[in-house]
Amino acid sequence: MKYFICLAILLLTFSGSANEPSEIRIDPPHWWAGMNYSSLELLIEIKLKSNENYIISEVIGNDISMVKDEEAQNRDYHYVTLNIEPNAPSQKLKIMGWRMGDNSRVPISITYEFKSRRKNLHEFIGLDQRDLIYLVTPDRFVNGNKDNDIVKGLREKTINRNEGFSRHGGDLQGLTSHLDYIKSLGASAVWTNPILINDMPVYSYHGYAITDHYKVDPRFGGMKAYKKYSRELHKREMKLVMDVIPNHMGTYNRLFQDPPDSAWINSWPLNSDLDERGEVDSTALTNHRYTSIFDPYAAPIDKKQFTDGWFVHSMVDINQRDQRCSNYLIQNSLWWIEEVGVDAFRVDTWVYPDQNFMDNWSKQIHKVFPNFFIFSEAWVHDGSSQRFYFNENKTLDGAADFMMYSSWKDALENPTTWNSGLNAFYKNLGLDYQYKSPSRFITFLDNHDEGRFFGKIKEDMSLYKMGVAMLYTMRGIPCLLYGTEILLKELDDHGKIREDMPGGWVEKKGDRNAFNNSGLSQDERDALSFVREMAQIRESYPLINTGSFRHWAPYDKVYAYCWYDDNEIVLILMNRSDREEIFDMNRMTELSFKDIKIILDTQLQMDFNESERVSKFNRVELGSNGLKILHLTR
Ligand SMILES: [Ca+2]
Ligand SMILES: [Ca+2]
Repeated sequence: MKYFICLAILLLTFSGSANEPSEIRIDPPHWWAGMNYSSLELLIEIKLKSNENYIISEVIGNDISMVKDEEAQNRDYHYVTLNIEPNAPSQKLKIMGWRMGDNSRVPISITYEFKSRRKNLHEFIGLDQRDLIYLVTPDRFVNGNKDNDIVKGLREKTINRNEGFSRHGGDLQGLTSHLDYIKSLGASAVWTNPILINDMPVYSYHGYAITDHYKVDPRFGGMKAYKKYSRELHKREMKLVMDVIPNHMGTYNRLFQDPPDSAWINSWPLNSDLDERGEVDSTALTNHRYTSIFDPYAAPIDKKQFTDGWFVHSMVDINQRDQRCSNYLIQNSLWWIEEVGVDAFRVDTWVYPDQNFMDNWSKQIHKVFPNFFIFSEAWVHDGSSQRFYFNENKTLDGAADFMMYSSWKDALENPTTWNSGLNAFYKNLGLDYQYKSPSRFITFLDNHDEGRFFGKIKEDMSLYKMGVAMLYTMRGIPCLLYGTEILLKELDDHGKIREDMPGGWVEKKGDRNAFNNSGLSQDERDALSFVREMAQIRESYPLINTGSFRHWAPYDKVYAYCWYDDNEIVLILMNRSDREEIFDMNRMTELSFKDIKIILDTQLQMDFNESERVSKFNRVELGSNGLKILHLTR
């Protein structure tokens, strides 16, 4: 990709002295014909000397014309608005102007490309309930290219696999070469933590401190690797989920170091002095009071601090209320979808940016890509807040289901009492009445921010299987964190939770390797094959996540739910007690059925006469902390 286009060196000076060729940057660096986007606002940057200024006087194109050229508060930048007729063909525009100094006048001539859109690029766009997402921290999955581990000229100079907060060398090449493994777990989509460049002095591996909105981190393989990754996903009919961050960016982003306008940044006091970690100590942080947005009594200062305070000292809070900044972010998002063939966005820290902007942002994306899927990370702790942040944004497609996540923790980490354990899970699911589209929630047992599932359930294999089986059969779109399939279990801190995937680095012979199933413990092998078994069940019974859903209140610590239609039922039963329990099939009432087939039992040995026994006595036996899946024909 060309970020910089050389100034045409047609010197026409009044003084006769030659000017040095300068560099020009335009964001977005190119666009496409036929995008259903009529007004494009280019952000042009030319590094001027103090006595200089410039104008853009003319745009020469076919059915594309310049509406206006406006100088930004920072004179290096101009906003140039183009009007694009619906039938404008792909072409190379000429953007013409003049750069002027005290005694000089140099013509500017820039070529700007409107490309043709690629056919079939969006064949797999969107997500639905039949999808399953696999979440990867790209620095920690597979190191496919050692040569990009340290890239000269970037601020973080080292890698250190013994240090949780250092870079470890994983990249998109490594991820791409393991997509078949990911697919074998039942995943049809991959969400990576952000892959755009984080040129920060420390702690850059996680990707949430973007320093250039148009550049893939070269340590992840750059744009070429990202495009190949997209092609290889689509070849397998899998989907690409990009992690986007409208709320903040890294302090080394030029939009903070040298912003077009100070209004693009929320900061008080406005101070861009960075310490050696890239942090601005003086800035106010967010108070994390997400209820202040809808609280009828909220003090204005609390609202302001919530929305405008920085997330951390190394990430600049962006002011999306500024119209130019808003345009920049919207166009940037559209650009990535079309450039790479992104199928869905996961939106980081959804509740922290201006909420009117978020609504408009998702609206604009859907205008160009109606089937695109956007889901939020709105990390809240009660259903009413989850409802507010999901329902209020009409064009937000889905949301990470933090309420189900916490009720799962309750169900599997605590004993089942009247209000806790499986009862908490049952009651939480009943609160689905309040959400606009609960089937579009993203469900998860663990994520990259909190302790891993297997650690939280104290390494209990029965509860592990119960959790995974529920994840693969619950309403919503399941998301599996990398390594949960082989029992990674760290609880302590981000660096450790995001540990290296065993097998992703060249190791000694005999070391643990998830990808070729070698060096794993018996439990780890069991877990991996159990996840694949669940993938198989989900594949073989498409009624799961498409039929009607029903559940039964826990009796004797036994909870049941099912998917059904007129022809069949997939019934999931679980016992969250330390002794054997039974489920009384008479509770199915009008969901009548004929034949019974037991398709999974996590606890008791599969017994071929069992189906007959169940039919005869109308009771299903469940082992201690066991889960069964039955297929019933009607
Ligand atoms: Ca690497
Ligand atoms: Ca904010």
